[in-house]
Amino acid sequence: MRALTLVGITILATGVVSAGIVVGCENQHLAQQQAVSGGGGSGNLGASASIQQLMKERGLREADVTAALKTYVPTGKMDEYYLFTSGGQSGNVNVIGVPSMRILKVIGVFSPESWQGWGYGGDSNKIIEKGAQGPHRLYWADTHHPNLSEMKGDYDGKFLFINDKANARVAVVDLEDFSTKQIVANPLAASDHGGTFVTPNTEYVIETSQYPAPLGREYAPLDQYKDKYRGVVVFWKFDRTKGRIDPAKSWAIELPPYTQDLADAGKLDSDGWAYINSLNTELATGGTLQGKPPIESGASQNDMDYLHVINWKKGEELVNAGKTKTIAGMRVLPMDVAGAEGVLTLVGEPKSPHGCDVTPDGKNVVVGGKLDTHVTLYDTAKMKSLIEQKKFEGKDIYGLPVMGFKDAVTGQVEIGLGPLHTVFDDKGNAYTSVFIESVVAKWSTKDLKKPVEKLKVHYNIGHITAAEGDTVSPDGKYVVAMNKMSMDRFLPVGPLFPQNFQLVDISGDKMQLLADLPIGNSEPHYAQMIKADKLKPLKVYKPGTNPYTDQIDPNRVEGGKERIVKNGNKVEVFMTAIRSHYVPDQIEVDEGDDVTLHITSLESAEDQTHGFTIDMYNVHVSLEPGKHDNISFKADVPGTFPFYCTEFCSALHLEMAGYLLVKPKQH
Ligand code: RUQ
Ligand code: CUA
Repeated sequence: MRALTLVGITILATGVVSAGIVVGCENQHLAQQQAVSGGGGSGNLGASASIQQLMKERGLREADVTAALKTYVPTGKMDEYYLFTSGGQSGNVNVIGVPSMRILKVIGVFSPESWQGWGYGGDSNKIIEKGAQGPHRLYWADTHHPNLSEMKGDYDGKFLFINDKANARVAVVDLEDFSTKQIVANPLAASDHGGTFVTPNTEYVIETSQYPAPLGREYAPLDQYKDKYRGVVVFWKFDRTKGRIDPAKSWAIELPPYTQDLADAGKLDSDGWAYINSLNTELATGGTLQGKPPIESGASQNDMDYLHVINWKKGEELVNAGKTKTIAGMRVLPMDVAGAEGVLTLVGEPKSPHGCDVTPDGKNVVVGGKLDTHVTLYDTAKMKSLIEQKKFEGKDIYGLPVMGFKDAVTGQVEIGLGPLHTVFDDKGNAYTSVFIESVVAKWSTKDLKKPVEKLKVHYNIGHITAAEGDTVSPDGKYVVAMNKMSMDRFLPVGPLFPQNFQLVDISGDKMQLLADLPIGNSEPHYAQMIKADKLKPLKVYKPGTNPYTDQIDPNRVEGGKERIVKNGNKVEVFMTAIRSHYVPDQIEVDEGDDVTLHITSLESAEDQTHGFTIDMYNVHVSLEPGKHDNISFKADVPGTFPFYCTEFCSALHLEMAGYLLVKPKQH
């Protein structure tokens, strides 16, 4: 009831404070509330008194009331932005409305998601299984960086990509139906982090390895780290018409084993380039139990780590010219070729860099430093000309050219303790997340002076994301601070605390903290925020659509054509679902039969979803209007198994059921 009370306040407040506070009394609902609370002509006074009283009772300050007014979205109204956040260790993607911070959906991606029947016996299983690494089917992921598809450097609202750091994989989600369409397993790397980042027309989805390992998942002892271990960046070719990554047209560049971290693609002036930071040029591999010093620790001639500057357009040419070797089925441009041809060039980064963000105009790359107080801005044009003129300061231990730090940078900004990631607005300002200090630091990309403002966030901010923030034209309305810790913010729920998203209004001169959203399913890492009107999601499927193939399913079932076909020990059931029954609703098979259920929803009305599950068989699918799915299982347990609809679809939902009878074998 508390939330309702709060809602009450904001409604009442809007009614009265229309003179003083931002949101106008623009909708009927509010007007009615005002009338109710105030009662006619002198209503303002009455309402005002009750707001004051409510504020007093609940201990709210004026700033709280304005924050509530800026975030409250009345019933029947919709949010202005979608926030797509990584679901972290849940392996999925969370979809949140901004500014209300209401959770709209959790999209099943790498991990089974039972509401959507994602990974519970239907054709979605085939997508998850294609994401296997080696012999292992994977049912979990550590998702980090979602990226929206772009055209001309602007989000186009069509697709979302996301990486799995733990198992080096990339997934494609179609924003027409908010459904995962593909998971590709990186055949070269053993983990990834610098992904997913798209090039400005989504020509490629970039995925960079994190922990170096022999490419192609070979064995090599750690004392061969320098020679055998490698990093790698994969350029996954995206086929926009098919809505799928084309692994056969994808390729990679071999990188030194420097623990590559985050990445970003150039844009506008720097289109055709990509940038990757790194954090272990000492090639340390530990050995803690043996008390050993890190291997190669003394051999590093440079006290800096390296930003990797990559000319991917040139790389593409060399790959097409056949300058590659093939490892684990993928074309890989060798490191020495990439270095000699100007495809891969290094430049120093202050110790322990993190974050790698290209400014909206494409002119700079901003790199933070976990243990440094600065962000460093690298000038993309200067670096391009240094590479063209081959003006280098030296070489790294692998013979890769290294540009002079002073020659390559625009400058540095003194930010504070532990600057990580940086996002941008429409006025030339940058917003850097500062982990140790727990603040968002606002500074100007025009003068590179100290931050003009620091906003406290709670606590230990990791990523930060901005409205349309990674495009060539950010909106400058909101940022979301993605905080790792939330001590004292929420009702306690045991030793595993939720993470804390904090919505911040950046449209005015001063930043204003508006709302907290506890994230109770993971550590989400990154998110992207897109204007809601750019998306045109489907409301119902074309009759018989299998969303996992995007085709009308060849086994689609039309009304009146339902049947059961038995062929030896194979049983195929062609079934339909419509309010509130299945045809057929009695299925009898023999123990040991291979059963396939082809189920089509005959519904065509919006939001008329059914589900389907069978007792004990670990089967569940969601049947949105028009959808078709195919479920296969072995009837290996004899007995009587009710099946039923799992979505409260109608008054007779409980009656939407049937029986699977599995007749025991005669012994
Ligand atoms: S990074 S730990 Cu996105 Cu700051 Cu993964
Ligand atoms: Cu169909 Cu419940």
